[in-house]
Amino acid sequence: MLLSQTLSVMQELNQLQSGVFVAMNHFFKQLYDYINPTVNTDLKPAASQWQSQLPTIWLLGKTGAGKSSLVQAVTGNSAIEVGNGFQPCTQTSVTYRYPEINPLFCFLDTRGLSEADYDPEDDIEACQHQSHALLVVMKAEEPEQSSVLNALKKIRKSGAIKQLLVVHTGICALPGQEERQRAIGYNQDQVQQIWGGEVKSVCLDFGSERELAAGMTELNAALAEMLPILYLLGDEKEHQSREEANFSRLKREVMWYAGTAGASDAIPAVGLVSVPAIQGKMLHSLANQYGVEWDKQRFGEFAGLLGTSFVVQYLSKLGLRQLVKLIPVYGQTVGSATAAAVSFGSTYAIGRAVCKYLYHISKGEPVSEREIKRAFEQAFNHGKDVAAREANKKQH
Ligand SMILES: Nc1nc2c(ncn2[C@@H]2O[C@H](COP(=O)(O)OP(=O)(O)OP(=O)(O)O)[C@@H](O)[C@H]2O)c(=O)[nH]1
Ligand SMILES: [Mg+2]
Repeated sequence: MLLSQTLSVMQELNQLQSGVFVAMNHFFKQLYDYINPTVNTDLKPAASQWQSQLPTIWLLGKTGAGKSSLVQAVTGNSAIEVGNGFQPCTQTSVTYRYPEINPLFCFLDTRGLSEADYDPEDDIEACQHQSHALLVVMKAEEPEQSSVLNALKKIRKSGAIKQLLVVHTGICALPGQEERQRAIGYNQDQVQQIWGGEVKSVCLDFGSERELAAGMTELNAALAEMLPILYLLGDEKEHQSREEANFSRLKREVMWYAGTAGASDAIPAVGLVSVPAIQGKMLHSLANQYGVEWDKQRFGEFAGLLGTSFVVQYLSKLGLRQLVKLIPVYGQTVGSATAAAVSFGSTYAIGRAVCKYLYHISKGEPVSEREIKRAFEQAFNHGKDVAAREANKKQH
Protein backbone atom coordinates (compact mmCIF):
# COMPACT_ATOMS: atom_id res chain seq x y z
CA MET A 1 0.00 0.00 0.00
CA LEU A 2 1.30 3.44 -0.83
CA LEU A 3 2.34 5.59 2.07
CA SER A 4 -0.27 8.21 1.24
CA GLN A 5 -2.98 5.55 1.26
CA THR A 6 -1.79 4.18 4.57
CA LEU A 7 -1.81 7.64 6.04
CA SER A 8 -5.31 8.37 4.87
CA VAL A 9 -6.61 5.06 6.27
CA MET A 10 -4.94 5.83 9.59
CA GLN A 11 -6.45 9.25 9.62
CA GLU A 12 -9.86 7.77 8.98
CA LEU A 13 -9.41 5.24 11.77
CA ASN A 14 -8.42 8.00 14.13
CA GLN A 15 -11.56 9.83 13.27
CA LEU A 16 -13.60 6.70 13.89
CA GLN A 17 -12.01 6.18 17.30
CA SER A 18 -12.45 9.73 18.41
CA GLY A 19 -16.04 9.58 17.19
CA VAL A 20 -16.67 6.74 19.61
CA PHE A 21 -15.19 8.51 22.58
CA VAL A 22 -16.91 11.77 21.92
CA ALA A 23 -20.26 10.05 21.49
CA MET A 24 -19.95 7.83 24.53
CA ASN A 25 -18.59 10.46 26.86
CA HIS A 26 -21.43 12.57 25.73
CA PHE A 27 -23.81 9.81 26.57
CA PHE A 28 -22.74 8.95 30.08
CA LYS A 29 -22.02 12.48 31.16
CA GLN A 30 -25.16 14.04 29.89
CA LEU A 31 -27.67 11.24 30.06
CA TYR A 32 -27.78 11.71 33.80
CA ASP A 33 -29.32 15.13 33.26
CA TYR A 34 -32.27 13.64 31.46
CA ILE A 35 -33.48 11.15 34.02
CA ASN A 36 -35.75 13.49 35.83
CA PRO A 37 -39.21 12.88 34.44
CA THR A 38 -40.13 16.53 34.84
CA VAL A 39 -37.57 17.49 32.20
CA ASN A 40 -39.66 17.26 29.12
CA THR A 41 -37.28 17.16 26.21
CA ASP A 42 -38.70 18.18 22.91
CA LEU A 43 -37.64 15.56 20.39
CA LYS A 44 -39.52 17.15 17.55
CA PRO A 45 -36.60 18.79 15.76
CA ALA A 46 -34.51 15.60 15.75
CA ALA A 47 -37.51 13.44 14.96
CA SER A 48 -38.48 15.57 12.00
CA GLN A 49 -34.89 15.53 10.83
CA TRP A 50 -35.02 11.72 10.88
CA GLN A 51 -38.42 11.65 9.22
CA SER A 52 -37.38 14.04 6.50
CA GLN A 53 -34.56 11.73 5.50
CA LEU A 54 -36.16 8.35 5.97
CA PRO A 55 -34.83 5.74 3.61
CA THR A 56 -37.16 5.82 0.67
CA ILE A 57 -38.23 3.11 -1.71
CA TRP A 58 -39.47 4.62 -4.91
CA LEU A 59 -41.97 2.77 -7.07
CA LEU A 60 -42.03 3.30 -10.79
CA GLY A 61 -44.23 1.60 -13.36
CA LYS A 62 -47.05 1.91 -15.84
CA THR A 63 -50.52 2.57 -14.62
CA GLY A 64 -52.10 -0.61 -13.29
CA ALA A 65 -48.76 -2.39 -12.87
CA GLY A 66 -49.45 -2.97 -9.19
CA LYS A 67 -47.39 -0.28 -7.44
CA SER A 68 -50.05 0.64 -4.91
CA SER A 69 -50.95 -3.02 -4.46
CA LEU A 70 -47.33 -3.64 -3.53
CA VAL A 71 -47.25 -0.86 -0.95
CA GLN A 72 -50.47 -2.19 0.50
CA ALA A 73 -49.12 -5.73 0.68
CA VAL A 74 -45.87 -4.71 2.40
CA THR A 75 -47.31 -2.20 4.86
CA GLY A 76 -50.65 -3.86 5.46
CA ASN A 77 -52.19 -0.41 5.05
CA SER A 78 -55.59 -1.08 3.53
CA ALA A 79 -56.34 2.64 3.22
CA ILE A 80 -54.02 2.79 0.20
CA GLU A 81 -56.04 3.22 -2.93
CA VAL A 82 -55.70 0.46 -5.46
CA GLY A 83 -57.06 0.90 -8.98
CA ASN A 84 -59.73 -1.04 -10.81
CA GLY A 85 -57.38 -2.05 -13.57
CA PHE A 86 -59.14 0.07 -16.21
CA GLN A 87 -58.38 3.63 -15.21
CA PRO A 88 -55.26 5.23 -13.77
CA CYS A 89 -55.58 5.40 -10.02
CA THR A 90 -52.75 7.15 -8.15
CA GLN A 91 -52.75 10.73 -9.43
CA THR A 92 -49.79 12.29 -7.69
CA SER A 93 -46.78 10.99 -5.83
CA VAL A 94 -47.70 9.87 -2.33
CA THR A 95 -45.34 9.01 0.50
CA TYR A 96 -46.31 6.19 2.83
CA ARG A 97 -44.31 5.99 6.02
CA TYR A 98 -43.90 2.66 7.68
CA PRO A 99 -44.70 1.95 10.46
CA GLU A 100 -47.18 4.82 10.59
CA ILE A 101 -46.18 5.68 14.14
CA ASN A 102 -42.46 6.15 14.62
CA PRO A 103 -41.62 5.41 10.98
CA LEU A 104 -38.40 3.75 9.84
CA PHE A 105 -38.66 3.94 6.08
CA CYS A 106 -41.11 5.02 3.43
CA PHE A 107 -42.47 4.21 0.02
CA LEU A 108 -42.79 6.85 -2.64
CA ASP A 109 -45.75 5.65 -4.68
CA THR A 110 -45.87 7.53 -7.95
CA ARG A 111 -48.39 8.22 -10.63
CA GLY A 112 -48.57 5.47 -13.22
CA LEU A 113 -46.71 6.13 -16.43
CA SER A 114 -48.69 6.14 -19.57
CA GLU A 115 -47.15 8.86 -21.62
CA ALA A 116 -43.63 8.65 -22.96
CA ASP A 117 -42.77 12.16 -21.79
CA TYR A 118 -42.86 11.53 -18.05
CA ASP A 119 -40.27 13.70 -16.43
CA PRO A 120 -38.99 12.08 -13.26
CA GLU A 121 -37.14 15.23 -12.16
CA ASP A 122 -39.32 15.95 -9.10
CA ASP A 123 -39.22 12.38 -7.92
CA ILE A 124 -35.46 12.20 -8.35
CA GLU A 125 -35.27 15.34 -6.26
CA ALA A 126 -37.47 13.73 -3.61
CA CYS A 127 -35.29 10.62 -3.47
CA GLN A 128 -31.76 11.70 -3.93
CA HIS A 129 -31.11 12.99 -0.43
CA GLN A 130 -32.51 9.86 1.08
CA SER A 131 -31.76 6.24 0.65
CA HIS A 132 -31.90 5.39 -2.96
CA ALA A 133 -33.81 2.29 -3.80
CA LEU A 134 -35.98 2.04 -6.86
CA LEU A 135 -38.56 -0.61 -7.58
CA VAL A 136 -39.59 -0.92 -11.20
CA VAL A 137 -42.96 -2.65 -11.28
CA MET A 138 -43.91 -4.37 -14.53
CA LYS A 139 -46.86 -6.50 -15.47
CA ALA A 140 -45.44 -9.63 -17.00
CA GLU A 141 -47.94 -9.66 -19.85
CA GLU A 142 -47.11 -6.07 -20.86
CA PRO A 143 -44.08 -5.86 -23.15
CA GLU A 144 -44.70 -2.22 -24.13
CA GLN A 145 -42.69 -0.45 -21.45
CA SER A 146 -41.23 2.53 -23.30
CA SER A 147 -42.51 5.15 -20.81
CA VAL A 148 -40.91 3.27 -17.91
CA LEU A 149 -37.68 2.71 -19.82
CA ASN A 150 -37.43 6.39 -20.77
CA ALA A 151 -37.84 7.43 -17.16
CA LEU A 152 -35.31 4.83 -16.11
CA LYS A 153 -32.79 6.23 -18.57
CA LYS A 154 -33.06 9.66 -16.94
CA ILE A 155 -32.80 8.20 -13.46
CA ARG A 156 -29.72 6.23 -14.46
CA LYS A 157 -28.17 9.36 -15.87
CA SER A 158 -28.87 11.40 -12.74
CA GLY A 159 -26.93 8.87 -10.65
CA ALA A 160 -29.20 9.53 -7.68
CA ILE A 161 -30.38 5.95 -7.37
CA LYS A 162 -27.93 3.16 -6.77
CA GLN A 163 -30.15 0.23 -6.06
CA LEU A 164 -32.71 -1.21 -8.38
CA LEU A 165 -35.14 -4.08 -8.12
CA VAL A 166 -37.56 -5.23 -10.78
CA VAL A 167 -40.90 -6.59 -9.59
CA HIS A 168 -42.69 -8.66 -12.21
CA THR A 169 -46.39 -8.71 -11.34
CA GLY A 170 -49.43 -10.53 -12.67
CA ILE A 171 -47.42 -13.62 -13.53
CA CYS A 172 -50.48 -15.90 -13.33
CA ALA A 173 -51.94 -14.18 -16.39
CA LEU A 174 -49.41 -16.25 -18.31
CA PRO A 175 -50.27 -19.79 -17.31
CA GLY A 176 -47.71 -21.72 -19.35
CA GLN A 177 -44.29 -21.96 -17.68
CA GLU A 178 -42.44 -21.31 -20.90
CA GLU A 179 -44.57 -18.40 -21.96
CA ARG A 180 -44.28 -16.88 -18.48
CA GLN A 181 -40.51 -17.18 -18.41
CA ARG A 182 -40.23 -15.66 -21.86
CA ALA A 183 -42.39 -12.65 -20.97
CA ILE A 184 -40.56 -12.02 -17.67
CA GLY A 185 -37.20 -12.46 -19.39
CA TYR A 186 -38.15 -9.99 -22.10
CA ASN A 187 -39.06 -7.23 -19.61
CA GLN A 188 -36.08 -8.00 -17.44
CA ASP A 189 -33.79 -7.63 -20.46
CA GLN A 190 -35.28 -4.30 -21.38
CA VAL A 191 -34.43 -2.96 -17.91
CA GLN A 192 -30.97 -4.47 -17.83
CA GLN A 193 -30.03 -2.97 -21.17
CA ILE A 194 -30.72 0.48 -19.82
CA TRP A 195 -29.23 -0.07 -16.39
CA GLY A 196 -26.15 -1.66 -17.91
CA GLY A 197 -25.83 -4.93 -16.03
CA GLU A 198 -27.66 -7.54 -14.09
CA VAL A 199 -30.56 -6.33 -11.98
CA LYS A 200 -32.18 -8.29 -9.18
CA SER A 201 -35.81 -9.23 -9.64
CA VAL A 202 -38.75 -10.88 -7.94
CA CYS A 203 -41.94 -12.31 -9.44
CA LEU A 204 -45.37 -12.30 -7.84
CA ASP A 205 -49.07 -12.07 -8.41
CA PHE A 206 -51.37 -10.07 -6.16
CA GLY A 207 -54.32 -12.14 -7.35
CA SER A 208 -52.99 -15.52 -6.29
CA GLU A 209 -52.48 -16.33 -2.63
CA ARG A 210 -49.85 -18.93 -3.37
CA GLU A 211 -47.75 -16.82 -5.72
CA LEU A 212 -48.17 -13.80 -3.49
CA ALA A 213 -46.90 -15.60 -0.39
CA ALA A 214 -43.82 -16.88 -2.22
CA GLY A 215 -43.22 -13.55 -3.93
CA MET A 216 -43.58 -11.56 -0.72
CA THR A 217 -40.93 -13.62 1.04
CA GLU A 218 -38.56 -12.92 -1.84
CA LEU A 219 -39.58 -9.27 -1.95
CA ASN A 220 -39.01 -8.73 1.77
CA ALA A 221 -35.58 -10.32 1.52
CA ALA A 222 -34.73 -8.15 -1.49
CA LEU A 223 -35.91 -5.00 0.30
CA ALA A 224 -33.83 -5.84 3.36
CA GLU A 225 -30.83 -6.24 1.09
CA MET A 226 -31.39 -2.78 -0.34
CA LEU A 227 -31.89 -1.21 3.07
CA PRO A 228 -29.96 -3.19 5.68
CA ILE A 229 -31.84 -1.45 8.48
CA LEU A 230 -34.85 -3.57 7.46
CA TYR A 231 -33.02 -6.68 8.57
CA LEU A 232 -33.22 -5.45 12.14
CA LEU A 233 -36.88 -4.70 11.68
CA GLY A 234 -37.69 -7.99 10.00
CA ASP A 235 -35.74 -10.22 12.32
CA GLU A 236 -38.85 -11.79 13.82
CA LYS A 237 -37.67 -15.35 14.15
CA GLU A 238 -38.95 -17.61 16.91
CA HIS A 239 -38.48 -16.02 20.28
CA GLN A 240 -36.56 -18.16 22.66
CA SER A 241 -37.95 -16.52 25.76
CA ARG A 242 -40.76 -14.35 27.08
CA GLU A 243 -38.25 -11.58 27.51
CA GLU A 244 -37.33 -11.63 23.78
CA ALA A 245 -40.97 -11.68 22.79
CA ASN A 246 -41.51 -8.62 24.98
CA PHE A 247 -38.59 -6.79 23.40
CA SER A 248 -39.80 -7.53 19.89
CA ARG A 249 -42.92 -5.52 20.63
CA LEU A 250 -40.80 -2.53 21.56
CA LYS A 251 -38.11 -3.00 18.95
CA ARG A 252 -39.59 -0.60 16.40
CA GLU A 253 -39.75 2.10 19.00
CA VAL A 254 -36.13 1.48 19.99
CA MET A 255 -35.12 1.59 16.32
CA TRP A 256 -36.96 4.83 15.85
CA TYR A 257 -35.10 6.42 18.77
CA ALA A 258 -31.86 5.01 17.34
CA GLY A 259 -32.63 6.53 13.94
CA THR A 260 -33.52 9.85 15.51
CA ALA A 261 -30.27 9.82 17.47
CA GLY A 262 -28.33 8.97 14.31
CA ALA A 263 -30.00 11.74 12.37
CA SER A 264 -29.35 14.35 15.01
CA ASP A 265 -25.64 13.51 14.82
CA ALA A 266 -25.36 13.13 11.07
CA ILE A 267 -26.33 16.68 10.33
CA PRO A 268 -25.31 18.78 13.25
CA ALA A 269 -27.88 21.47 12.68
CA VAL A 270 -28.25 24.19 15.23
CA GLY A 271 -31.06 23.59 17.67
CA LEU A 272 -31.25 19.84 17.26
CA VAL A 273 -31.73 17.95 20.43
CA SER A 274 -28.69 16.09 21.74
CA VAL A 275 -28.23 12.33 21.59
CA PRO A 276 -28.25 11.87 25.38
CA ALA A 277 -31.55 13.71 25.51
CA ILE A 278 -32.99 11.30 22.96
CA GLN A 279 -31.59 8.30 24.79
CA GLY A 280 -32.84 9.67 28.09
CA LYS A 281 -36.31 9.99 26.66
CA MET A 282 -36.13 6.47 25.26
CA LEU A 283 -35.14 4.97 28.62
CA HIS A 284 -37.94 6.83 30.27
CA SER A 285 -40.52 5.71 27.74
CA LEU A 286 -39.37 2.08 27.86
CA ALA A 287 -39.45 2.04 31.66
CA ASN A 288 -42.95 3.38 31.49
CA GLN A 289 -43.99 0.51 29.22
CA TYR A 290 -42.59 -2.06 31.62
CA GLY A 291 -44.39 -0.33 34.48
CA VAL A 292 -41.09 0.53 36.18
CA GLU A 293 -40.54 3.92 37.77
CA TRP A 294 -37.46 5.51 36.20
CA ASP A 295 -35.48 7.58 38.62
CA LYS A 296 -31.87 8.33 39.44
CA GLN A 297 -31.50 5.20 41.45
CA ARG A 298 -32.75 2.97 38.64
CA PHE A 299 -30.61 4.75 36.10
CA GLY A 300 -27.62 4.44 38.41
CA GLU A 301 -28.19 0.73 38.81
CA PHE A 302 -28.59 0.16 35.08
CA ALA A 303 -25.56 2.28 34.16
CA GLY A 304 -23.59 0.41 36.82
CA LEU A 305 -24.54 -2.98 35.36
CA LEU A 306 -23.73 -1.95 31.82
CA GLY A 307 -20.62 -0.10 32.86
CA THR A 308 -19.24 3.04 31.27
CA SER A 309 -15.78 1.66 30.71
CA PHE A 310 -17.18 -1.55 29.25
CA VAL A 311 -19.20 0.39 26.71
CA VAL A 312 -16.39 2.72 25.77
CA GLN A 313 -13.88 -0.12 25.45
CA TYR A 314 -16.31 -2.22 23.51
CA LEU A 315 -17.17 0.49 21.03
CA SER A 316 -13.61 1.48 20.42
CA LYS A 317 -12.76 -2.08 19.38
CA LEU A 318 -15.50 -2.25 16.81
CA GLY A 319 -15.13 -2.20 13.07
CA LEU A 320 -17.27 0.87 12.76
CA ARG A 321 -16.86 1.19 9.08
CA GLN A 322 -19.28 -1.70 8.70
CA LEU A 323 -21.78 -0.18 11.03
CA VAL A 324 -21.72 3.05 9.08
CA LYS A 325 -23.21 1.14 6.14
CA LEU A 326 -26.24 0.24 8.18
CA ILE A 327 -27.22 3.78 8.85
CA PRO A 328 -29.52 5.15 6.24
CA VAL A 329 -28.20 8.66 6.30
CA TYR A 330 -26.31 9.97 3.35
CA GLY A 331 -24.09 12.75 2.30
CA GLN A 332 -22.03 13.16 5.43
CA THR A 333 -18.30 13.24 5.87
CA VAL A 334 -16.51 10.29 7.44
CA GLY A 335 -16.56 11.96 10.84
CA SER A 336 -20.26 12.69 10.96
CA ALA A 337 -21.17 9.32 9.42
CA THR A 338 -19.22 7.72 12.23
CA ALA A 339 -20.90 9.80 14.86
CA ALA A 340 -24.27 8.87 13.35
CA ALA A 341 -23.35 5.19 13.30
CA VAL A 342 -22.18 5.25 16.90
CA SER A 343 -25.30 7.08 17.98
CA PHE A 344 -27.57 4.72 16.08
CA GLY A 345 -25.79 1.57 17.22
CA SER A 346 -25.32 2.58 20.83
CA THR A 347 -28.89 3.83 21.18
CA TYR A 348 -30.21 0.57 19.74
CA ALA A 349 -27.94 -1.53 21.95
CA ILE A 350 -28.71 0.49 25.08
CA GLY A 351 -32.42 0.17 24.25
CA ARG A 352 -32.02 -3.59 23.95
CA ALA A 353 -30.08 -3.86 27.21
CA VAL A 354 -32.46 -1.69 29.18
CA CYS A 355 -35.45 -3.76 28.02
CA LYS A 356 -33.77 -6.84 29.47
CA TYR A 357 -33.07 -4.97 32.68
CA LEU A 358 -36.60 -3.63 32.92
CA TYR A 359 -38.14 -7.00 32.21
CA HIS A 360 -36.41 -8.57 35.20
CA ILE A 361 -37.11 -5.59 37.44
CA SER A 362 -40.79 -5.68 36.53
CA LYS A 363 -40.88 -9.35 37.52
CA GLY A 364 -39.04 -8.68 40.75
CA GLU A 365 -36.17 -10.88 39.56
CA PRO A 366 -32.47 -10.33 40.07
CA VAL A 367 -30.56 -8.99 37.05
CA SER A 368 -27.11 -10.20 36.19
CA GLU A 369 -24.43 -7.87 34.96
CA ARG A 370 -23.28 -10.46 32.46
CA GLU A 371 -26.71 -10.73 30.91
CA ILE A 372 -27.05 -6.97 30.46
CA LYS A 373 -23.63 -6.68 28.87
CA ARG A 374 -24.37 -9.58 26.58
CA ALA A 375 -27.65 -8.03 25.47
CA PHE A 376 -25.80 -4.82 24.60
CA GLU A 377 -23.06 -6.68 22.75
CA GLN A 378 -25.42 -8.87 20.79
CA ALA A 379 -27.60 -5.97 19.72
CA PHE A 380 -24.60 -3.99 18.53
CA ASN A 381 -23.04 -6.96 16.78
CA HIS A 382 -26.24 -7.86 15.07
CA GLY A 383 -26.42 -4.51 13.36
CA LYS A 384 -22.77 -4.69 12.48
CA ASP A 385 -23.08 -8.19 11.00
CA VAL A 386 -26.02 -7.19 8.90
CA ALA A 387 -24.09 -4.28 7.45
CA ALA A 388 -20.98 -6.40 6.90
CA ARG A 389 -22.96 -9.08 5.13
CA GLU A 390 -24.39 -6.47 2.82
CA ALA A 391 -21.03 -4.94 2.11
CA ASN A 392 -19.61 -8.37 1.23
CA LYS A 393 -22.49 -9.20 -1.02
CA LYS A 394 -22.02 -6.01 -2.97
CA GLN A 395 -18.38 -6.79 -3.55
CA HIS A 396 -19.20 -10.16 -5.13
N1 LIG B 1 -54.47 -10.50 -10.61
C1 LIG B 1 -53.62 -9.49 -10.44
N2 LIG B 1 -54.07 -8.22 -10.44
C2 LIG B 1 -53.16 -7.23 -10.26
C3 LIG B 1 -51.79 -7.47 -10.08
N3 LIG B 1 -51.16 -6.27 -9.93
C4 LIG B 1 -52.11 -5.33 -10.03
N4 LIG B 1 -53.31 -5.90 -10.23
C5 LIG B 1 -54.61 -5.23 -10.34
O1 LIG B 1 -54.49 -4.11 -11.16
C6 LIG B 1 -55.25 -3.04 -10.64
C7 LIG B 1 -54.37 -1.82 -10.44
O2 LIG B 1 -53.45 -2.03 -9.40
P1 LIG B 1 -52.71 -0.85 -8.62
O3 LIG B 1 -51.91 -1.46 -7.53
O4 LIG B 1 -53.68 0.22 -8.27
O5 LIG B 1 -51.76 -0.33 -9.79
P2 LIG B 1 -50.85 0.97 -9.79
O6 LIG B 1 -49.57 0.56 -10.42
O7 LIG B 1 -50.77 1.58 -8.46
O8 LIG B 1 -51.65 1.89 -10.82
P3 LIG B 1 -51.69 3.52 -10.89
O9 LIG B 1 -51.96 4.02 -9.55
O10 LIG B 1 -52.80 3.79 -11.87
O11 LIG B 1 -50.39 3.94 -11.42
C8 LIG B 1 -55.87 -3.53 -9.35
O12 LIG B 1 -57.20 -3.93 -9.61
C9 LIG B 1 -55.03 -4.71 -8.99
O13 LIG B 1 -55.77 -5.68 -8.25
C10 LIG B 1 -51.35 -8.83 -10.04
O14 LIG B 1 -50.17 -9.16 -9.83
N5 LIG B 1 -52.31 -9.79 -10.23
MG1 LIG C 1 -51.27 3.41 -7.75
